[in-house]
Amino acid sequence: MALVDVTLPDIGDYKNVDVIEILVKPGDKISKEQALLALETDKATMEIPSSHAGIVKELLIKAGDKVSQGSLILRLELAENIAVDTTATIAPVAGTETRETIQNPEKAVLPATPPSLSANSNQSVPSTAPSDSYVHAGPAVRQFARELEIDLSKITGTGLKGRISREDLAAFVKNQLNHSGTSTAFALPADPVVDFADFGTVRIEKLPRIKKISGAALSRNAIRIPHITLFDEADITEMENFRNNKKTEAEKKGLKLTPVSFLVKAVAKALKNHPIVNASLSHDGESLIFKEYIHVGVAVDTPNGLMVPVIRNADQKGLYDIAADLINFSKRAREGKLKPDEMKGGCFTISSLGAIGTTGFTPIVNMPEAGILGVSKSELKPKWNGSTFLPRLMLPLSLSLDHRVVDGADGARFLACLVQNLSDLRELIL
Ligand code: CAO
Repeated sequence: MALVDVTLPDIGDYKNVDVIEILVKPGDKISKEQALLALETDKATMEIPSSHAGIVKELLIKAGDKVSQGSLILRLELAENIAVDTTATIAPVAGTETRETIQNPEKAVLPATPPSLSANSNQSVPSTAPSDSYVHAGPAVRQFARELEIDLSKITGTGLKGRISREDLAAFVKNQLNHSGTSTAFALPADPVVDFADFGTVRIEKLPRIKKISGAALSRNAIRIPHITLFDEADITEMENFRNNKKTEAEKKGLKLTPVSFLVKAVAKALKNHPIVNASLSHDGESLIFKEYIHVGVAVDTPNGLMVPVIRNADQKGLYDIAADLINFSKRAREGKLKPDEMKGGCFTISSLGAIGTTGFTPIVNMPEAGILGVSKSELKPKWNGSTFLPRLMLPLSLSLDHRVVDGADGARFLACLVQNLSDLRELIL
């Protein structure tokens, strides 16, 4: 079978780009277009897809290396059907007209497919995003086009060799707006360009990778999702008494039973009773997808930014199992050791700032989920029981919803159920 050395294709104007992740390992059977590695420039993150199917024999680079066009990536044993085709052509490099032919496949060198860009393969790039792999455009333009879900092949580039510039993309968008009957009277103006050094001394730090990725997803979610946020308080006096009674028992198991474990359990129960909040809008906006599983994401604050590991089948887990998952996930999130799969598949997210403070906040829904719960700091408050005021520990909750999926009344019913689950622990075991 033919062995080939796969090299880095044309990646635009970039040289000495950082390899941030190798996505395959020796022995892996890979398909055509499967991502081989991820690169990061100062403007974008890009994945380099394989131009051929085969088996990875040897990796010739590692994360942390710097690469340019032509750098060796890996040695590949071509899949059988390609190996026998000794005149297989190499995919054209974006922006060039050249086509090469493998005359001697035993010693061939192939460039991988030119990259298609993504800010976050889990969340930012829709599965039906238009394919723009073979148009001639730089990483930043490709990324911007994907965020706007614009098929770059529909744009005629005015740059060298038909390269599509940011201006070409902007002109295309403007043209579409002008012809779609959409008013441009309050179109978003360009971001302000400010030289902060004009006003005093400044210090500049690179934005961490996670913040770049989550920032793009948050911007999309904040703009594209019509949010509604509902507020309520849960009386967690009994829950806290129970939790404090169980502290020593939990410690003996090597666990810490924090309020968030109870919240995961109570949310899972409420999702089960209110499937609409566990649903997602289909990508084409034509259907609702009701999930028969309940996976709950928990936002974890890490030195590099926010990460959301997912507790699977939370409705089927006991409090100690959930506490164990929480400890494991938050520790590994802070060490940067979470696996991408552990952050996928969430149905609903909990974001707790309760250990830090705040009386309330409006969390942003994590697309394609339909809801997110914001948890603030519990406070002892006087509550009237009909004859007297009693000191009760009250937990402020804010529930943001995608209003396309969940109506306000359904959201209020879900929140009332959640409050009930937290206020009366017996609800959790029913
Ligand atoms: N009110 C009062 N105290 C609370 C509380 C609340 N709502 N929630 C937690 N606490 C207390 C805990 O009981 C614990 O105290 P004890 O040790 O006395 O029991 C203490 O705060 C610390 O808890 P913790 O943070 O270790 O654990 P947790 O399970 O409450 O939270 C996690 C885990 C991962 C959710 C949290 O560490 C975290 O990262 N939160 C930040 C989430 C975030 O940034 N969201 C984004 C908001 S928008 O950008």
